[in-house]
Amino acid sequence: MFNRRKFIKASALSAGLLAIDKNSIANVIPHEETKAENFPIVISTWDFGIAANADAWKVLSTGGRALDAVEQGVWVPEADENNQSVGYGGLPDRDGHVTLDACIMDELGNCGAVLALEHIKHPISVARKVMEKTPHVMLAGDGALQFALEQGFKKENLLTPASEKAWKEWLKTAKYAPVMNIENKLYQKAAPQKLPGNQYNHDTIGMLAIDAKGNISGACTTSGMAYKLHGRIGDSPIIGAGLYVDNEVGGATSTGVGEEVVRNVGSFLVVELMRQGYTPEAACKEAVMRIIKKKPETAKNIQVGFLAINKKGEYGAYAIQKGFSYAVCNAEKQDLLIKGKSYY
Ligand code: SD4
Repeated sequence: MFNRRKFIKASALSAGLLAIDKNSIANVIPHEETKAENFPIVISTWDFGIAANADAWKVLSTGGRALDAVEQGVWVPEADENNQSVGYGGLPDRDGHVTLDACIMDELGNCGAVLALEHIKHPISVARKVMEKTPHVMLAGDGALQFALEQGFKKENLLTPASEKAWKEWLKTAKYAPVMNIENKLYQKAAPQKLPGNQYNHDTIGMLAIDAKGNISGACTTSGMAYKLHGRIGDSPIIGAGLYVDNEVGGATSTGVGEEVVRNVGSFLVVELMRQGYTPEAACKEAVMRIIKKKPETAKNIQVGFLAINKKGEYGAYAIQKGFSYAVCNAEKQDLLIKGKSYY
């Protein structure tokens, strides 16, 4: 039988993070709704959230600000060339451009975003600069790149040989048919899917943290849907869709087919439902149900997942399809929770 605990240990080892205790004590547990947790705490989407949380935890555990924690946490998948759905090494659009979407939001309601940014390894940090150094919220495309270079970011080639190879393989048929939950290796193991050339890999890191002062921040970063049309923007850099934080209430983030999240302003909806008293999981579920209700035929074949945390530190998630995983880290634990329950 597949040993989940062993898998997490293995992934922590292969990530070269042995020195960080937070990575070697990960438990994998079936998702259940949670009670209030102690601050600080950080949660993030998918299996790669484990390593990202570990770096965020370095900030949170030393009294740092949630905003710094989420920025530094998501640097991990952004820099990981083996992660083909975030940052460097991300799968390109159908024309071969790696275009990155990211946004960040702090406890004061400040936010910044970059859309379809090319050649910069850490789009989240450019998003933060947009927030802190300009009167604007979003910069896109060439303008975002120009701004990044002015801010001292280095221009790099983000298309790795592995992603270029996968793209060229995809070009042979150029069929656009994303496969769900590709990042969730545990789920793949349990329900193997055929992945020709690992072509349809597409998942985002969304991270939410509460620091020792009880302040909430969030970050969301992705290379978006693989082989998208050039110029396509997903939900991930859209404040209210891919990410939303209200320090009075909580925060939410999303992953999956961004078009459906944008149509429903998903993360804002989750936070507003929590304001009305919904638990994080109930709020995520209601946001998923909106998507399903409006487009039942579409929803059957796509994945969208929401992850949320409230001011008390309660967290929860819900996704259209089962197999959505998220990582949770605080002083007591480093867990990976897997959503078994789902609408389908
Ligand atoms: C997007 N939401 O660009 C992102 C991609 C993603 O699982 O998260 N896929 O639509």
